Amino acid sequence: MCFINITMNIGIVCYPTFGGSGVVATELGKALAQKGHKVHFISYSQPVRLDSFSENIFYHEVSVSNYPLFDYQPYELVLASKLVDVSIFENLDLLHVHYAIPHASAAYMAQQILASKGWRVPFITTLHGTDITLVGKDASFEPVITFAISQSNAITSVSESLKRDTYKHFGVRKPIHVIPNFICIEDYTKLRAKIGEQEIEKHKKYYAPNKEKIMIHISNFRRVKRLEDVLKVFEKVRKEVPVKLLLLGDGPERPNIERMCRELDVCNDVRLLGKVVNPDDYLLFSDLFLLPSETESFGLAALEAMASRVPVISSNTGGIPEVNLHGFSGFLSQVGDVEDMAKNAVFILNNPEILQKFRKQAFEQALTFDIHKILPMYEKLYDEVVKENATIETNK
Ligand code: GMT
Repeated sequence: MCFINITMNIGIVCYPTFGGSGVVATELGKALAQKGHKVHFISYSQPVRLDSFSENIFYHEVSVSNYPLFDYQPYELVLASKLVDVSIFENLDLLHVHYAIPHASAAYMAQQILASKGWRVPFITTLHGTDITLVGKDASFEPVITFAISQSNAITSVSESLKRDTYKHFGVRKPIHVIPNFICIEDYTKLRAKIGEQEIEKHKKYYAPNKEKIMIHISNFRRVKRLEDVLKVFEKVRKEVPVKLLLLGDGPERPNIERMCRELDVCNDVRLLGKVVNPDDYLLFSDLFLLPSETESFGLAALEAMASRVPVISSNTGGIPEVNLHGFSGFLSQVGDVEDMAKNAVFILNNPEILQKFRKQAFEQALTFDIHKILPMYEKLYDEVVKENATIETNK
């Protein structure tokens, strides 16, 4: 299903951290490399998911200065310089930047510098969420972000909802291509087969020694994730169903959550496991995923849960309804409606047959986001952008 017959030299700019945009960018790059493209990751640190290298994968580190004059180091400038350098030295066909801030404006600056040297390198910006819905629309960023997004040779967003938000909050006139996030289903089925059901049950027993059900939440513990709601739902569910809660990830809300666990007297049933490199290992033995976010452009963590056959109880905000289907892969509630979320969680957890049905359906829904369906969309766009760039070049 590949649209490109020739392989390309692609520069991917992303955050190297646990955030969804970095994960999507890295997995995309790895998949493109497997198809024969040369992929150059450009970031200030090696992306966490870039755990395996192959002959087609390269990593270029942006070194941030620590000159004492600067209270704030000018990352965008060193990134732009790096993009110029890598574009020329590696003869890049295109740059694909993930998360608009500050990657889109750095790519624009690099493009201008490259043009002054006679090089034309197009760039694609993928909008991921908070770069639009929270940070980007703030007046302190908006003019630069609107400009940089509009100057992109192509724009993609990870959901229809984020596309609508972008048109609503920014003066962007260009078409926005919706290319949803993806997972590699094969990785999930292989992992399950590799570990085996017996071993999975053994791992589950470690956290749920008395056959309790396991609810799980994975995030960067930012306020937008509404971790307090996770605990409130859990506290209600545990009154009806024997259940444990696993919290994976870390971030600014952690102290608040630790305090709340004590206040609610649930510390014995809640495990805060911190930043885990392989969250899929924990999803394998979990029964229900919680995602009560305030805003969420997509909800990659929910999709990863579904790929692991874990149904999802979530809010109905942003792009989540495009991923989690109400009454099929899980349930959706209004943001903050912890009563409804708890009621739905008990409905699924209380009956083994219903749980089994939702597990099956969650997996079925995850199949629609398999990488084999999504990757050709990116390849088609790359092809169009590079061809258009070549046409401009020849017409000059
Ligand atoms: O806020 C986050 O969860 C991290 C952020 C990021 O840095 O990548 O996530 C956004 O991008 C993800 C990947 O496209 C989406 O799955 C998340 O829904 C989105 N987060 C929000 O919109 C809050």
